[in-house]
Amino acid sequence: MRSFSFSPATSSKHIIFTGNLVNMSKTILITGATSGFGKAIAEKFAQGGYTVCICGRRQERLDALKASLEQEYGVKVITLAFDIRDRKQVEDAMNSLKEQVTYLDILVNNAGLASGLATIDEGNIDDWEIMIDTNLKGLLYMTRQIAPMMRSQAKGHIFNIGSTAGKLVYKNGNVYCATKFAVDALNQAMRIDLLPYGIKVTEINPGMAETEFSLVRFKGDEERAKNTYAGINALQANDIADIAWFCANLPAHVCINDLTVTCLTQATSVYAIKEAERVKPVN
Ligand code: NDP
Ligand code: 8X3
Repeated sequence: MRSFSFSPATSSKHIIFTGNLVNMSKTILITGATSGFGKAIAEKFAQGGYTVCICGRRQERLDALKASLEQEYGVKVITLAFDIRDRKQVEDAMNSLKEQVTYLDILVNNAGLASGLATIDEGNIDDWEIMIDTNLKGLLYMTRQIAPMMRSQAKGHIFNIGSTAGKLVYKNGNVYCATKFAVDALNQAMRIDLLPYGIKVTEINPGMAETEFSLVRFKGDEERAKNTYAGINALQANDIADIAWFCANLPAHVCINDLTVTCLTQATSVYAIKEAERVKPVN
């Protein structure tokens, strides 16, 4: 039998159904939704009936995703185009969001990148600043805007996309790894600080995944980006979306704090083998 209840802390738009329609009218905000994990998470949660707020700098991609999600799943999609490195742009975008949405179930702090791959003595300082400003400061700007909203709801779920690079440093990864170690620290800090308010905090730490990540890291060098995954049955963006969906749909009293996921042939950010090196099952 299907039952439903109204949440007192919300507008009439926010109706929580139990039973088969459990996700109807819930709202998710995803940074970095124009590509890769963020886009796949937007698709997964739209399919699940969520109102989806998608962010990124590329307006044309946001518009295309909005059109396809609305057409495919009949859900409401809000687009917010801004540069997450710019504090004022983040504040303006979140103020505009708060005029459109009175209750937020999930924030996914996903926007991020690696820029370059070099030893510490040869690294490009502009690359370092881009990574720190995006992966670290951008995540903080977003969280500072949304955590008070969730605190007043006494409910919510923040996902932080970390990395295996935030668990173990690899050669030439220095500053990118440092930003992801910082995400790991902030994830722990958020969990502690938001504990009294019933807000879940979950860090998903993927290993190598085939998205636009390497294309961005190698500044548009398609050959080099493709070679990163040659001979590896790497994670795909949909794998991360499925995991986020799983974490978001656990019972209310259960929170996954920290989850590391790699493809079958990767153990850590340092230890990985090619698919051809793997001993194949006997049947
Ligand atoms: P993609 O390059 O496919 O996606 C990155 C997203 O971040 C894009 O939507 C991009 O949007 C957004 N973004 C980047 N810079 C900014 C900015 N300044 N302002 C706003 N949005 C920005 O990569 P992934 O999907 O792989 O990466 C997503 C997250 O996953 C990152 O944090 C990454 O570090 C992490 N990760 C990736 C792994 C991988 O192997 N792929 C493994 C582990 C973690 P736009 O350009 O439109 O602004
Ligand atoms: C992205 C995965 O191994 O390129 O965080 O750092 S890796």
